[in-house]
Amino acid sequence: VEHEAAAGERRIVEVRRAILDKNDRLAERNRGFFEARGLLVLNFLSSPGSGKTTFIREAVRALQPKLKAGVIVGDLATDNDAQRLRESGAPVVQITTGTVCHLEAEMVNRALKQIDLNGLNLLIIENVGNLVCPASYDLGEDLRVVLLSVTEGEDKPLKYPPMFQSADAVIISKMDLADACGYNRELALANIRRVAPKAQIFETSAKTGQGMGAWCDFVMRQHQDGLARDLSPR
Ligand SMILES: Nc1nc2c(ncn2[C@@H]2O[C@H](COP(=O)(O)OP(=O)(O)O)[C@@H](O)[C@H]2O)c(=O)[nH]1
Ligand SMILES: [Mg+2]
Repeated sequence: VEHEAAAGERRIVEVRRAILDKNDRLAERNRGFFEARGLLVLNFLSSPGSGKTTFIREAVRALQPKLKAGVIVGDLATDNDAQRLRESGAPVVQITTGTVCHLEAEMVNRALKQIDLNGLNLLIIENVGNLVCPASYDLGEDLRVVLLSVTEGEDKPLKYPPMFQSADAVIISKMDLADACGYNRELALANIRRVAPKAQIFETSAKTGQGMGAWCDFVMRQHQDGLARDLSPR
């Protein structure tokens, strides 16, 4: 019986590995497609309610004169976020995943066919709100952006290390609420740096606009660097 249990477990691990391998291959295809089009692609991840939709809407507005963005957003149900994101003027496609707790490269590939990419230089993907599953799924993005709001608790990077380890940038959101919820800035920054030493950190508020300028500069620099890389001979 013990033997069978071990075999069953090994089988589960194998199936899981095969699913992730397939996703990685499709993600690489997406990446080649994005590169050929000169699109900078950002994958936004966080727990539900950290402020992804609000931040993306404001960032798209702020970037508008320099970079034209499209947005793909994933949720289990409803197109509420797509409607809110359209207020920015950007083309938006909603993916509803049903029971799936993360976006997969294939879902993004399908959504791409519903968006007019002509004239766009930035694609923002708002992943399903979840600090666990989406960390395992590459979508073909250039950068992973993880949000942590000041209302969530400073220890979240330590509790969910894979998500934060994979981050290229960490956005601390809702800074306007920092005092009201007794946010410990030093502790939060130390915890992020411990898990994600290389991630760039941005302290922001979508409500007051704090940090939005620095964020936009970062995105524009990344876009420039990406173009320079793609044009340079290999
Ligand atoms: N005070 C404040 N509230 C915010 C800010 N950003 C988002 N919110 C609020 O936080 C809630 C969740 O935001 P939402 O953008 O839907 O988060 P998402 O689930 O991560 O996409 C909403 O009630 C927003 O109005 C912010 O910068 N400051
Ligand atoms: Mg949202």
